[in-house]
Amino acid sequence: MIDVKVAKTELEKVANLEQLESFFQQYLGKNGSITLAFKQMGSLSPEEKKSLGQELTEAKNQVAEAYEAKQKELSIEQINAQLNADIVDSSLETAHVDQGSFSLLTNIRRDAEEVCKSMGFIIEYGTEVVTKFENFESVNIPLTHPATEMHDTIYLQDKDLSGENLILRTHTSSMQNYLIQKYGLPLKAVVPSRVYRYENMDAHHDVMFYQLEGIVVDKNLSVAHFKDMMEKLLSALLHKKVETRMRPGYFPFVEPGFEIDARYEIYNQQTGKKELSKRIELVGAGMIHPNVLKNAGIDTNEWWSGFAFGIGISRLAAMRYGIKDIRYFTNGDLRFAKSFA
Ligand code: FA5
Repeated sequence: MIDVKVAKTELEKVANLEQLESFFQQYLGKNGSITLAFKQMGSLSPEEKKSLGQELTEAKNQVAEAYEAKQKELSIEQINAQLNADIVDSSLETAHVDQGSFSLLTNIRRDAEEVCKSMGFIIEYGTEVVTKFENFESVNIPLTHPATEMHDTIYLQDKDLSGENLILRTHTSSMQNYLIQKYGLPLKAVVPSRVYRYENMDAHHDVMFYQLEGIVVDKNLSVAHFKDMMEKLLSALLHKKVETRMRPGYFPFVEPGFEIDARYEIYNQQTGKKELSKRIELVGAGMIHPNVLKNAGIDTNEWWSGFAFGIGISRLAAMRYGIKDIRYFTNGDLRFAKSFA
């Protein structure tokens, strides 16, 4: 006869699902003692079968019930053990990962693009490697001009189709011809891009810097339109009211030409008073020379007029953030980069 008490005591000692399986085979499996006991009943008389059958069924039910309860208990234990092993401590510090960010110059350039877009300018970037024609002749600079010399301009070994060495553009004015040809007239476009010069570096001069070229051509545009737009644009770019001073300047692609200096109100920490900042040369500009329009295939007998300007974005950024030396933008000093990240 099956001793349910003994079976239950054995079940209590079962510590894991493997041992439970052995227990099952021992009692309830195909060759388990309960199953075998049922099989052996075949030789008994009907009365014996009846009373033993009832006892056996009762014993089987009790063992099976205890087995199922144990199985449930062990399964829960196993799930909990698994959950504990998989626990992720989200309060643990992770390995430090440096996060990248845009440089101050990129942010200023993007900001300038937003301002220009809101004023209705088309935005183009062009390429940094250009032909001598694009950089000089297309904007009325003869190839005998000193600016074409190697001590001003960075030449590449690669040549263009006419056999001339390619160069790194020295100004974004190299895009004027392309823009007029691409969009035709009237035109209102800017080029916020990098330029390169073989330059004696100092706090205001770098070999690579950003310019924001602007070109506006329409009928009957005057210097008054230009001055008004310049003050609005510079004030928007510097986020403060800017006062400009226009001086005569010479650029072969404009007539008349101007240099524009800018200043604005600052707070002097030593005196505790407001005063005007030093003037800083920010822009080269002027009314577009007819030869530039001619070089781009425009009929200059028609009454087109326009102005162009080249703003030094690096200097502008320095002015906006009170940075004393524009070489910080490019010298790779992470302390500087991170302080504006
Ligand atoms: C030009 O480059 C002319 N292409 C600008 C122009 C455009 C004139 C359209 C007329 C019509 P300039 O060399 O002055 O001009 O440079 C323009 C501005 O770029 C300067 O006012 C200054 O703000 C900035 N700049 C010039 N050289 C450097 C330099 N080495 N480093 C940083 N900024 C510079």
